[in-house]
Amino acid sequence: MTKADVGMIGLAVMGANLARNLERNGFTCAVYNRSNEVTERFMGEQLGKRFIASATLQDFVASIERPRRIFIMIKAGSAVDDIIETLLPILSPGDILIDGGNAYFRDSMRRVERGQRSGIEFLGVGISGGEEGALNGASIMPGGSSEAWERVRPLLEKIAAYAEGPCTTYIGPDGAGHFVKTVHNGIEYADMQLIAEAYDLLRTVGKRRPPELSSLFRRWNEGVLQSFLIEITADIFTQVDEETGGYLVDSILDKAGQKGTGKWTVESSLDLGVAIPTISAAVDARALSAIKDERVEAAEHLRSGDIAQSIEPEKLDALTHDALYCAKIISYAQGMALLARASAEWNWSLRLGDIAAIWKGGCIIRARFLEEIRRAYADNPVLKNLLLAPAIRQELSTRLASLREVVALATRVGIPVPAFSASLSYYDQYRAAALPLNLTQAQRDYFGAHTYERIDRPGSFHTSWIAGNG
Ligand code: NBP
Repeated sequence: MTKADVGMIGLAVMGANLARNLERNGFTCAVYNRSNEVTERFMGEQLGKRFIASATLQDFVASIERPRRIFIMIKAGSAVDDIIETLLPILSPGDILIDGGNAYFRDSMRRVERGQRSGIEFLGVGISGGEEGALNGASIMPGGSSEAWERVRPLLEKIAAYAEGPCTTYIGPDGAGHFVKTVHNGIEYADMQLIAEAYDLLRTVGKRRPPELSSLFRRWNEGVLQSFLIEITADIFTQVDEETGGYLVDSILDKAGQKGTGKWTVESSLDLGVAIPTISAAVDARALSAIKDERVEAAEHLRSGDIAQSIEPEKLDALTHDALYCAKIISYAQGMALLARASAEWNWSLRLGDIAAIWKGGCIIRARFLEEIRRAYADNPVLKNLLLAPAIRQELSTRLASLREVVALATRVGIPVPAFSASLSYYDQYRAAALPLNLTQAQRDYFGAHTYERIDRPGSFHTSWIAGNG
């Protein structure tokens, strides 16, 4: 009997689409789902295709060519641990498990180790692109051993999106793939929040209506801001609400959900001591959006203290465009700095330029700007911060005044721009040769004898700040 080239466990939206993608690319795919009726439904829709279905994990494993390559595409969390434990006794040495779900990177670190103890390779693979990407080409971020990667590479390169090359590359050992996917999502949060803030300004101050916003975003999508998120935003503004006849965006409640990858990004930044204020602002913005009732009540009581300001809508369009691009660059600089720090912490040897390159297709943050990032790291792989790359510095220097004007304008009229402001503050702090935290150190030494360093000689110093203190 013909054996399958690859196996797929989990036939919900992601697993089913990845299986179809693998089959379309010439691979015979074994499929299994915990509830067998899902497998039967799937097989009913795939008549004549190269799928081998099994109702039990034993039959499923037996139907795959050795050494086996098995995707796990089930709900992230303890279900993945359970299935690994069930599989380990029935797998053979050298088999590879590929977890393509949204795993927490520390779980992937642990699972790689667990696999090694049983002679099984485990790859923690971040996959971005949602159901469309799973079917037609995703951005795929594999972490685990490089030997295991080489053996799944022909599969992953076929099912990945293509942007001057397959949108997949070996990311690094253990949890590196899922960590990079997490940071990708954090950057995605920031991109979305920056776009939302730009929309707020254009709508509230510029009085732009959805059709004008759609045309504007379409124009923006032909220049430096070209990206999937700008493209879909232009589409969103044209969607009519069948119930009211107005624009659908105006009927949607302003409460944004989150599934946790933004939170994981911020948590890891805190653990690693890396500032990612724009991404943090985006996560906070979703949290504040969620307390709608409280905000509505507060709106009754809290004055804005705003300062009237008028601006030509066309001028605001242009300023917002440049501010958005600057803030986006500065936000990506934070994400890349977090990756660099994680790489050093866990000896992952992350190749930041290659990571930017595989985000150019398939994933939610795909954008023209990623090519700038790829080039920046190709020119200087040990770049300390993306902001220091000569081409990026040049881009920022011509547009930074717009970011300042937009943040100043929004502040005067009382429109919240937490992500724009966070980007600008990060930039100003990063370029500051002197920060006022000498005073912070003095305070710490005053109340806690934490000591301080001096600017004029090495060593650690403590002062008795007032008689009897310290
Ligand atoms: P879901 O995350 O909705 O999970 C449903 C699948 O998990 C079903 O096949 C279900 O089997 C299976 N499952 C569960 Br629930 N508990 C199980 C257990 N204890 N043992 C075995 N199977 C179990 O599926 P999805 O939306 O296709 O996503 C799959 C993974 O990909 C997730 O980690 C998700 O976060 C990630 N992801 C999703 C997207 C997206 O756009 N949806 C994008 C990127 C990544 P059943 O049929 O028997 O209930």
